[in-house]
Amino acid sequence: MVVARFNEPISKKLLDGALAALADHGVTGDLVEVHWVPGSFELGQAAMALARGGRFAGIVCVGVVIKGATPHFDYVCSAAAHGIARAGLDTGVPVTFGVITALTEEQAWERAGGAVGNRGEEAALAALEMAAWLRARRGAPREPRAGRGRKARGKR
Ligand code: INI
Repeated sequence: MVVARFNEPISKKLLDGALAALADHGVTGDLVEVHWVPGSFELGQAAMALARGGRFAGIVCVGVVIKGATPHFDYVCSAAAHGIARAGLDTGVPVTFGVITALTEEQAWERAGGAVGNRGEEAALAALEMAAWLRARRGAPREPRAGRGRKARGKR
């Protein structure tokens, strides 16, 4: 777990939702680490460092960005989304996006265990699903490619 401290009371709800979802799937105790960073802008960098360390099957990033009076919101949201995506794509470790991008604080609470679900829980479930999917792909035998097998070569 990588958790942005900005808007901490709401981030904490995302963390709680994510930890509960992981626990439902038997991922508890030493299997989980929680790393706090200052804000959502820093999520990608922390996720990248953890993913490169090679100790995790998946990384769940959670944070809360609430629109203010200036374009700051757009830069923080963009950096968080791009940084988190890049950490996953560059390392091959599933890194999921549990960041609320809300126009109001009310919208944020609704998405942190309120009427509109819990983005932390959803991101944790996505990480579990992607970790299982990638593990299955890595373990799966190679699919033969048409015309490239020994039989095909012998017929030339
Ligand atoms: N970080 C957030 O996670 N949410 C916000 O709403 C937010 N706002 O509004 O400014 C925010 N800013 C901090 C930012 O993520 C960085 O920590 C900061 O800019 C230092 O790099």
